[in-house]
Amino acid sequence: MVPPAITPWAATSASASQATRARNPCSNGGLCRDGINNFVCTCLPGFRGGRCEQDINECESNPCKNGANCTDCVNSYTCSCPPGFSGINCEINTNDCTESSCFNGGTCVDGINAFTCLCLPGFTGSYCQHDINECDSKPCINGGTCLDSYGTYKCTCPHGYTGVNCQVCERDRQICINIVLYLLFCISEINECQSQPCQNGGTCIDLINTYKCSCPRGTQEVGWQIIPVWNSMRNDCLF
Ligand SMILES: [Ca+2]
Ligand SMILES: [Ca+2]
Ligand SMILES: [Ca+2]
Repeated sequence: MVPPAITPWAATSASASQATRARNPCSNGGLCRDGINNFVCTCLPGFRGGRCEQDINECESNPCKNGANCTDCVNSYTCSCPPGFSGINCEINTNDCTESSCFNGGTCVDGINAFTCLCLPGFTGSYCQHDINECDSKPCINGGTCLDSYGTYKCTCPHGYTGVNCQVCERDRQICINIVLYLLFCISEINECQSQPCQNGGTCIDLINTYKCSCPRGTQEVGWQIIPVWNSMRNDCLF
């Protein structure tokens, strides 16, 4: 018998490459280093195991914050952020406030996918969009007419009444002085400082039928004059 001819293995470069791949015991592109009766695999990033057969689960260390879903990839991961969060690990609470979030000077406070408004006095609503009607509580008494304003109100008082809420009956504040025995001289006393007449930081002092300005340093009292109705004076503060 003629033994079968032994054909020396002479592969083309393509078939040699296939053969190498076929013989490479390292998975997932791991580099095989030959040893004596053994081999060592050097794995590509993202893989491990003796034959690089394990895809490392990069989600194992819980890198995604704030309840985000983690998806394992090759040598990486991706986080699917819940509403209101951003960043690679969803670690950023996205700022939900914009300049126009709150009306009427309200302060915006960032939340999670939401915001709240802190309103200035006199305003209400989720966005401070409502002007509170301060006249609703009917603050003006004795027939005073209420005018609503931003954060306040103003009472227009009928004749004979004064005060913020028309609560002061001018007659009640009459100042009476005995000029001579049994001859009583009376004048109505109202708060002349209410109109804030003092200029340049002067402090108003309410007097009988007039006012006086207590002037700060650097100013001087000028403009004294006699009011005929009552022997009193008023002044102003000028530099
Ligand atoms: Ca992986
Ligand atoms: Ca936010
Ligand atoms: Ca108002």
